[in-house]
Amino acid sequence: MSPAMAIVNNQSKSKSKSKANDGGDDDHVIMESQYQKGVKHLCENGIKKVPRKYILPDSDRPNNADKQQPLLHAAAAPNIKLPIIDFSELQGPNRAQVLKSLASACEEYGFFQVVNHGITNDVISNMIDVCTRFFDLPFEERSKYMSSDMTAPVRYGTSFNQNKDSVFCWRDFLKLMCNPESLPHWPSSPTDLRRLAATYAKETKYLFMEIVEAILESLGVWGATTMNNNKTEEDDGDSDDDDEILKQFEDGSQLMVVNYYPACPEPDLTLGMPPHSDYGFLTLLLQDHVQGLQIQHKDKWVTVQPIPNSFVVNVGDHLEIFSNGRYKSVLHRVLVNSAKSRISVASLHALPMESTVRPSPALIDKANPRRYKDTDFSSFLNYISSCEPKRKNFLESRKLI
Ligand SMILES: O=C(O)CCC(=O)C(=O)O
Repeated sequence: MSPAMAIVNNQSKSKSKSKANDGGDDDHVIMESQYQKGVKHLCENGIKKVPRKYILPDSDRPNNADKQQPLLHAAAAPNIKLPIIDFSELQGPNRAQVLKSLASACEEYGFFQVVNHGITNDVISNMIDVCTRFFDLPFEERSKYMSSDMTAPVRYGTSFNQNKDSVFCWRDFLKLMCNPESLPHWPSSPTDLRRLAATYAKETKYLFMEIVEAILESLGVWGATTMNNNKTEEDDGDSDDDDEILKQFEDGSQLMVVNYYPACPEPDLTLGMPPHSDYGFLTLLLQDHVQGLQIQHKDKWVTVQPIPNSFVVNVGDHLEIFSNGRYKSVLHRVLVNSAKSRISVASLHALPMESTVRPSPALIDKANPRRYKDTDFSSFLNYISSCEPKRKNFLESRKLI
């Protein structure tokens, strides 16, 4: 079925359903088809309350304090300064020291913030600006890119997985695959989007490559690792292997997800993004000046304080697997607020789609037995298209112990 068909069918199915659910409350009588058009569209049509479609059960709301996992009230959640990695120091005589900080950030937080990374403020502000202008376009223009095909080169949509989520989250998105064949499919409006987003993609990929090299070195697997099916545990690492690994990352996939979170009339009832971990190896996140990202740290939700022009980098599921659990792919979520909309750009980097990810043999021994099954991109896609992703279920499904 084409994506358009899927939406048309939802519309006719859910007219009577939403009336029944909403009990005649005018604020809530909004048809399913309207939700499918996204939160921005909903807000543009004027709403004063959060429709039921977005209202989380008490236990999942931002301010819930779960008894088993006592997470702080969101409003009282302390801000956190993530460990800061000064990228320019990585290139100099203090590299060994910075690698140690990098390792402990990945072990303790699964997150760090990169400053002095060499991507100019212009490239960054141009990206935020052009993405803002994209979301400012009339709905008819944005909706040209709506698709439920997870492999589409460009995809505009809403919520986390709008075909599966029973409760929607308060975000719209534009997803851009970053391989050269995809670029001609990116939105043609605003007219400078392709140029500015392509520059941004190229620069973040370069930064990613530098960070990956540092991460492999910090794990002590540089020169001693194997990554894919063709290698065996007996292979000795050498510089050819290192080149091969870097080549795989160079050829790997990059997906840019532009998240738009409109201001929300009742932010305590919903979330911009539910708790999730990222599937890939590393994510480089750019956020505007509005805070909203929270990470789970020591069983508490803590808010990440944005640092202008920095990147928030987080360990993805593939890196947790590759590091045999030493580096942590940590749950994070996004709060919305009643005063301001927020934009973020997540650049998700992974190995090529056909690669197998497994724990590095160099990190397995008697004291540290293999903790994860092999995995690949298609098992992840099958997983998310067949269920409502809650928390970090996919990674859980790969665990051996
Ligand atoms: O908007 C943010 O701060 C986080 C976005 C995110 O978690 C994601 O795109 O996976």
